[in-house]
Amino acid sequence: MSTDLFTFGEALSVFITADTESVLTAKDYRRVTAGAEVNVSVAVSRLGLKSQYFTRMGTDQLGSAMIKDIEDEGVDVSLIKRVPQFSAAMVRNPGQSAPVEISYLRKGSAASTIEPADILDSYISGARWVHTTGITCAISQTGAAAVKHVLEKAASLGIKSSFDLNLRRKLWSEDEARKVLSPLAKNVELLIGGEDEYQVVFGSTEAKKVLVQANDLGCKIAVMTKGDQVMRFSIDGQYQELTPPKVVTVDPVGSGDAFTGGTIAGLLSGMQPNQALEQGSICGALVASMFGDWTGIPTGVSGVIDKDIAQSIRGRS
Ligand code: KDG
Repeated sequence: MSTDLFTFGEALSVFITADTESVLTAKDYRRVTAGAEVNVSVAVSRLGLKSQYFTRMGTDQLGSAMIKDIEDEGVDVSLIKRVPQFSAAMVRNPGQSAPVEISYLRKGSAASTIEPADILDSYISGARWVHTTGITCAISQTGAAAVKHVLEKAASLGIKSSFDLNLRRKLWSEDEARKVLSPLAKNVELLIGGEDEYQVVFGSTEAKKVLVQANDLGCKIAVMTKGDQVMRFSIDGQYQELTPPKVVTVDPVGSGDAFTGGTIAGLLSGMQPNQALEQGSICGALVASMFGDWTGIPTGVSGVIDKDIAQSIRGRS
């Protein structure tokens, strides 16, 4: 089956405190599904493109609930493998009146058993774009090997790919991350990372220097994000900046993934890179302005955000 986007990684059941701002005191929780790659797959689907997501999910009920959430978003979940290990979770407070604190329940999870052989060549060759992140590299060595395999296979098949450095310090040390992520940050159409992530992987936050360095390593569009502040990027050696739309930030978690999904969808729709990055920044701002990883993701047709939604956010800036 052919798809616009193929991506894989770990989906998490996110338990968010509902009665207090702290996991230490909360008794009530609400659950949503999230995870960097699944967030991107949902963004691409909402924007009107075909999106396919692979993971290893537990045979437990949480696994079934998450698959239903993802499928309800129009994402193709038919490749997902069910395995005996548990489905991963994350516990957090909403972060409305106190800083967001997260804890993971994921070591030894179903998705941490993902391995290169899971991703058949046909999954890659059947897609127009393949997206991966550093989180899958952090959850296990087999996960890291799967990311390496997929990026190399996509490059050899001429399929466009993206890699989000997505450093998670709760999962591994900066040294471990640098060793694994540095060799992967090359030969992709789109490389994304925050300032601190470029510092770890490229050894500097000097945007002009590291972004052009990434271009030289074969990353055609290299982007350095900084939350709602000016985004720096370089396309084939040409350094540029973009100011994201201004919104009142309610919950920034997931906005980076919406940015990535919006950018990928824009590029797949045929937009010029600058235009696609602008669309991505609108998607990211919308998600940051609402609570939850998926709530604010806009809808669109054929990869292009609905005009009235884009207008409304441009009007707010
Ligand atoms: O980018 C948002 C993600 O951080 C969130 O959904 C959870 O994937 C996640 C992670 O591993 O932290």
